[in-house]
Amino acid sequence: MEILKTPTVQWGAAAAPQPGRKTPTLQWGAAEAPLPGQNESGDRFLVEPFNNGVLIAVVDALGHGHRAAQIAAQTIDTLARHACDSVTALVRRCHEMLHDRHGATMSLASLDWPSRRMTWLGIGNVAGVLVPHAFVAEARVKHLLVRGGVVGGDLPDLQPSTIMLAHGDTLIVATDGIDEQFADQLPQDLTPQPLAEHIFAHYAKSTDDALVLVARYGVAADERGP
Ligand SMILES: [Mn+2]
Repeated sequence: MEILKTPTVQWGAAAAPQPGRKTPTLQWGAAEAPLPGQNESGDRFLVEPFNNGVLIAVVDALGHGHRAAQIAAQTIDTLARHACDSVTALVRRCHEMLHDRHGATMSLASLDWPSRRMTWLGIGNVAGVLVPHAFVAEARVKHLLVRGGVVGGDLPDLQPSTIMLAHGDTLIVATDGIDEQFADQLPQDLTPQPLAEHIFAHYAKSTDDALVLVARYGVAADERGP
């Protein structure tokens, strides 16, 4: 088995004070690497804050190498410029942009700070799981729905799901270059960036571009209250 390159890692945080309410926060980290032998990856991600929320996106452009990397970059650019749109509108916009070209698969999660809700829409092969806060034993990892299809090609019905978030809930989004069993045995007590690196180290395949993004929702500690 070919040895994967050391992944490129990135991390960051966002916070959004709400008048008279607790301040929601998002901490995120990512690990990614192209298919061994390629310089560029067709897998890309985005964490884009907007007025009342933040858009989280992971895109896997069909194919590999430079052409896939260009398509992924243009798709991410489109998503970033319209981050406050609904996930359905975003997928439609990307679908039009990618029409008659190699398409892409993608999963989008749009967090709305005031309502503390996340709206999820997945097309193709970018998996998403929501790990409940604190990893309490009886709480189960929730696998988010991803419908078969290709944005820019055969688009399925767009039916987003909406989930209420609690402090510590962790969203993990991974392209199909990460073995889907990554959610079966998640280590506890890791912050987003070490968790992304752990998942990459144990589950990245050597046969595809690979990317995993971990984003943890929270409420600022001094405002959490009893
Ligand atoms: Mn892939």
